[in-house]
Amino acid sequence: KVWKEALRGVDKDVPSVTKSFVNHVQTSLARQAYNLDDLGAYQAAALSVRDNLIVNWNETQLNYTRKNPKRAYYLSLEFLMGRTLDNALLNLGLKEEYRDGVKKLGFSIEDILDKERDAALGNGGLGRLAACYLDSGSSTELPLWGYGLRYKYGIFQQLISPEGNQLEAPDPWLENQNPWELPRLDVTYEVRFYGQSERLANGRGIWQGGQEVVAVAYDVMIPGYGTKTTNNLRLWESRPKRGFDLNSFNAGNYEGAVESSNTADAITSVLYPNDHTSFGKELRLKQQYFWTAASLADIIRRFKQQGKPMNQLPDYVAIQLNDTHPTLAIPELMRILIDEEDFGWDQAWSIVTNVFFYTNHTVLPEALEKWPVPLIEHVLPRHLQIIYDINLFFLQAVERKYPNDRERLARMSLIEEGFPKQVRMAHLAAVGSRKVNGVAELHSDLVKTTILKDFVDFEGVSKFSNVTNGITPRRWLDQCNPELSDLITKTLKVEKTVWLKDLAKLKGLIPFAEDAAFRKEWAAIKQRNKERLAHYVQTTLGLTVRTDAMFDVQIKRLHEYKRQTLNILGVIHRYLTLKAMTPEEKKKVNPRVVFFAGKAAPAYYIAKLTIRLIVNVASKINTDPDTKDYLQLYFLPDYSVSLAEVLIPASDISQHISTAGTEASGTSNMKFCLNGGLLLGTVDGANIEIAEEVGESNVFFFGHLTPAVEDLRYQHIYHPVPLEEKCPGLARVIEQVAAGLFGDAEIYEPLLNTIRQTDYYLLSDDFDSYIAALGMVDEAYQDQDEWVKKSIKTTANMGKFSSDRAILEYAESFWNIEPSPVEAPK
Ligand code: 26R
Repeated sequence: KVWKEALRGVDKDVPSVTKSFVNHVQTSLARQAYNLDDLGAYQAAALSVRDNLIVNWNETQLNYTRKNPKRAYYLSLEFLMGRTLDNALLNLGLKEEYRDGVKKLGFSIEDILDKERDAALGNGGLGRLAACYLDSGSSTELPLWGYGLRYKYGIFQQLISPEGNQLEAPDPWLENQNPWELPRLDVTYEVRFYGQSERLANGRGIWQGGQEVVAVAYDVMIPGYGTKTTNNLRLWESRPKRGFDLNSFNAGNYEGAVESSNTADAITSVLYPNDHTSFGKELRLKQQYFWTAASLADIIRRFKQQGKPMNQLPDYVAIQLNDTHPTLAIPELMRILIDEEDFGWDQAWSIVTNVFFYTNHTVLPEALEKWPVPLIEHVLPRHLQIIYDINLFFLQAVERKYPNDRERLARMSLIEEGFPKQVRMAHLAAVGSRKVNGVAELHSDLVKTTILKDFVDFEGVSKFSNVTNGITPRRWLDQCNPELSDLITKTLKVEKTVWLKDLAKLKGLIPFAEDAAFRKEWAAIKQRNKERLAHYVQTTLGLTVRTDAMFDVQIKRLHEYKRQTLNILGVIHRYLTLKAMTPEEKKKVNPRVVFFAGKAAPAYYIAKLTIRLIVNVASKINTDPDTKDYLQLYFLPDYSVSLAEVLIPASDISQHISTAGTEASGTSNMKFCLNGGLLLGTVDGANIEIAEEVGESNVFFFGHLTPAVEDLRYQHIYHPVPLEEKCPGLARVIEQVAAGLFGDAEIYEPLLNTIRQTDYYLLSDDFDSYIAALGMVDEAYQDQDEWVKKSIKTTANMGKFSSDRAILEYAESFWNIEPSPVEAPK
C-alpha cells in the first residue's frame, strides 16, 4: 500500500522510460540517440529519473509547508554520498524498467551506472554516516533536511607511484555537470567576516564593516525507499558579493577587484582532507561560519514564514551538530536572538539550549577542535564576545556548585589558557546543546568518563546518551550485493520492500544455516562476488588475483590508531613463516589474499610511510615463487564509496583492529557483517555490539581491553622492556624491514621507531594475540561448512545496525519529531 502511494505519478513501464530517455537525449543533451556513448546515456537516464524525483521533492516540501511539523536539520561539513543513479532507481522502484528500457536502446545498465562519478564530499566515517542518515530519514518519512557545503573539489584522488608514494590529485567532480542538484539562484544569504563589533550598554552588539560574501543554495534530492518522501540536502556555494568590486575596478585596481572575487570563491572550493588532526586554518574557520550562518538564516526564515514568535523555535526546529564542526551555530543563534531579535540573554540562551544537539565522533585528543582566540577575534569579533559571555555565565554557575575549585574551572572553561588562548569547541557544543551523544555504547561511556566527565558531574548524566551508528541496508546490501539480496528475499518469503525496511526480519535466515543446499547457494554468491572483485583488479590494475583463497580486507582511512601497521607486520610475519616451511607443510596452508585500501591525510607522514611499506611488501611477496601461491597482497588505490561497494561483498574476513578505546564506532564493520563477512577485531567501538548481536563465537576478538590501555602506556614510558624481550615475533619482523628485505631500509625508520619507542598504539602489546587470532581464522576457514554457517548467522543477526533504527532513535529521544507522510493532493 505504501509503495502504491509512493509510485503515484511515476510512469512505471518500459515504453515511458524509453520515451523519456530519448526525449532527454534530444532536448536536454541536444544529441542524437543513434550516436550516443555510455556517458551520454548515463546523463539521459539520470535526467529522466530526476524528473520523478523533482515531482516527489515538490510534493514533499508542499506537505511540510501545509502540515508544519517540527523539523530536524542535520548540519554536517561532510556528506559522502557516492553515486546516486542506482539508489534513485531502487528507491523509485524503477530498476527493472530502466534495465529493460536502456537495453532496448542498445545499452547495458551496468555500463551506464559505471559512468557516474562519486560525490565524495567527505573524508570517511562521519561523512558516510551523514549520507546513510539522510537515506533513512526519507525512508522513514521524517521531516529531516541536511545542510552542508558544495565543495568544488571533493576528497582528493589518490595515486600511488611505483615506489609506493601517495600522490594527491584534485577531484573536479562537477566537471561533467551534476544532474542531481538543483541550483536555487534565488535562495541567497549574505555572510559577514572581519569588521568591528561594538557592545551597547543593553548587552546588544553591533557588528559592521569587514567583508561580505554571498551563499547560494544548491538542493540535492534525497529519495526514500518506497516512499513519496523526498527530503532535501541543501549545499551552499560561496560567491563574491558583486562579482567584481566595481569601485576598485573603476579606480584602475583591476587586480584588487579580481582578488576580492577570488577570496569569496575560495570558501567552498575544497574539502579539507584531514580527519583526526585539526590545523587551525583561517579558511577552514571561514567555511564553518559561512555554512552555519547561511543554514541558520535559512532555517529561521522558513520558521518565520509560519508566523510564529521566535520563542517557539524549539517547538518547530531541532538542529543536530555532526561533531563540533558546526558549533559556531551556537554563538551565531545567540547573536541573531540578541542583536537582531531583541531578546535578553537568559531567554536567548534558553532557546539555544533547546534547539541544538551534539554528536561526538572521536575521543582522540588531536581530533578535538580548538580555535585560537586571536583568529576568532579577527574573523568573527562579535562571536568571540558572545563566546566569552557564555563562558562567564557558565563558569559562574560552576563556581556556585563547586565553590573555590579553581582547577575544575580551568578544566571546564570554554577557553584553554596558553599562547595563544584557544576556544574548546567540544565544551562549547556540550554547554550549548540539549543532548550530547556518542556513536556506540563503549564510545558514549568514554565520552562521559573522559573528555566530558566534569560536564556530566555538573549537569547530570541524563543529558548524555548513546545512539549506536547504523548503515542503510539499501545501498549496503541490496545495491552492492544484489544476488545475496535476492537469495534472502527468496528464502524469507518476504518481499524485499518489507525486510529492507525492517531489518530484524533477517533473523528468519537463522534456521537456514543448517540447510546444506542453502549454504551452497550462500557460498556460491560469495564466490561470485570475489570474482567480481578480481575482475575489477584485473581491469583497473592489470593484476591477476586468485579467487580460490580467503579474502582478507582492511579498508579505511590510514591512521596509526586504526593500526594498518599491525596488519602489514602480520602479513610479513606470515610471509616469513611461509618461507621457513617445507613444501609438505605448505600444502596444508590455506591461501590468503590480503587487500588494503584507504587514503592518508596529505601531511600525515607516518600514514604515508605505511602505504609505502604495504606497496613494497606486495611487490616482493606477490612475485616470490616460494610463497605467491599462498599469500598475495594488494593495495587498491583511490578508495571510495563505489570501491567499497565492490570490496565489501567479496570479503571473507575483514579487519577492525584499532587500539581498544580509540575507534568511536566504525561503520564498515557493520557493512561487512551484513554481507556475511566475518569480523576480526579488537574489543572496540561497535565491534562489541556486533559481537553481542551475532554471538561471540562468530567473531574473532583479540587484544587488550580499554581499561588496560592507560596502564600499558604508562609502562611503556616508565618501565620500558626491549622489544626483543617483550615481543620477539614482532621484533623479528621489524628487523627484517629495517634490514631492507622490502627495499628502502632507512626510509621506514620513522615508522618503525613509532613502535620501538613509545608505541602509543600498543602494537607490541597486541601483536601476539593478533597473530593467534589470525591463526584461529585460518583454522575456522578450513571447515567450510562451519564457516558458511557463521557467515549466515552473522548476516541474520545484523538487524540492529540499520540506520533506520538509528535515525528513529534520534527522532524520538532527541528531536521529538514524527514521520510526516506525503498525502495525495485533494
Ligand atoms: C577536526 C577535524 C580535523 C576533523 C576531525 C575528525 C575532521 C574530521 C574528523 C572525522 C572524525 C570525526 C570521524 O570521521 N570519526 C568517525 O566517525 C564515524 C561515524 O560516527 C565513526 O564510525 C568512526 O569510528 C569515527 O572515527
